[in-house]
Amino acid sequence: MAIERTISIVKPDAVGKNVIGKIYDRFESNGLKIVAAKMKHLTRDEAEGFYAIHKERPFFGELVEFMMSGPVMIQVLEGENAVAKNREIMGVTNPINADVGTIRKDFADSMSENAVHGSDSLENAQIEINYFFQPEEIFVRTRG
Ligand code: RTP
Ligand code: MG
Repeated sequence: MAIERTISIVKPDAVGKNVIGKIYDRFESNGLKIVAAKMKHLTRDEAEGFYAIHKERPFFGELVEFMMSGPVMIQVLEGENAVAKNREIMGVTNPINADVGTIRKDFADSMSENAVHGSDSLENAQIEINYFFQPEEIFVRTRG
């Protein structure tokens, strides 16, 4: 399996619940390494641009307002099969349907306010990494 990088965002609901550390633990416990991280309060332009792929969807306005409702933690995760592994750790979009032990099952309240974002393909991961990080903000983990 290839070493990949993916974007993870701890969304405003989960930051508000003070569970950033508990969510980071899920990544680290599952072999994913944090190689970049920043807290940001997204502007409307940033939130709309990030979710531009959904702009025709009925929930777009609500999604943008939610993503602007408080600061988020954005991280680059690195590891074997990182894109799929992160999605697995997150659980499916609607927490009601998410598997036991996933982030969304344990920390999300609804389909709209669902605790985390994760890139859905390697191609989108690269686009999303470039959206939020400069190359020098992503680190080589020299000690493991
Ligand atoms: P994400 O992009 O945030 O990782 O989530 P996802 O792939 O599991 O779901 P996606 O279909 O890409 O939807 C993006 C986000 O939009 C919100 N949403 N609300 N109210 C609704 O019907 C609805 N559907 C989607 C969620 O915050 C979802 O994560
Ligand atoms: Mg998505």
